[in-house]
Amino acid sequence: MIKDTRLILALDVTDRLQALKIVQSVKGHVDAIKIGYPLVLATGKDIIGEIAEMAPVIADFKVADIPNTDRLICEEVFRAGADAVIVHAFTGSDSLKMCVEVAEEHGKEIYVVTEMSHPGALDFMQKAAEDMAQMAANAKVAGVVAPATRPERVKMIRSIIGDDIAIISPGVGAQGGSAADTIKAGADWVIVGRSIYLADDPRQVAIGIGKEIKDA
Ligand code: 3DU
Repeated sequence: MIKDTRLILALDVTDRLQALKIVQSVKGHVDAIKIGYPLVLATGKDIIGEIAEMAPVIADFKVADIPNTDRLICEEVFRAGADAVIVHAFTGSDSLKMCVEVAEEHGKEIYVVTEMSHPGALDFMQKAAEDMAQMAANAKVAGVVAPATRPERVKMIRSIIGDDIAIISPGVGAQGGSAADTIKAGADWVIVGRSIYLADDPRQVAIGIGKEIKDA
């Protein structure tokens, strides 16, 4: 992914035309579009390729299965046109290794969830987050997903993975996180969904967050 605006739009709308219209309007003001189950289940997997013609696509399917099933899923998603797939780490190193292998075969990227941004992540995930970050670093993934709602955890995860692996960070805006604080804590990109796609003018909001990131 080319690092320019350092902003990724999470496009969790469920209408195809609305999705395409928003991508068209924010194009150039975000570095990638993250799409996942809401949009793909509502409109079909061809939406991946349609959006990929306009901007890099990160497919947030939080893949979490045995290695063989992970392989089948990642192959379909890359074939559909995605540039990157987000996978879970808790399934362990063999599952992750398989995803990385498929990504390498396709010249694409894997991002791995460490600790999620919502309060429930403290129930189980946070306890394993540092080990999962280390496993992701060992597997030489393109990046990890870390919570913008807890900048101190972004910092901690950065200290584990070093500087060669990217951090993409959701939780800015609707979930209460700050773009500037997240970037200062060591994230390479922030991921913003509702604050942009629910706005009257998504483009202006994206430009505003881009400015905040630059100033940080
Ligand atoms: O809260 P927002 O509307 O800005 O959207 C955040 C997006 O990032 C959304 O697609 C959600 O599924 C995803 N995400 C998290 O919010 C938190 C995580 O730890 C991982 C993914």
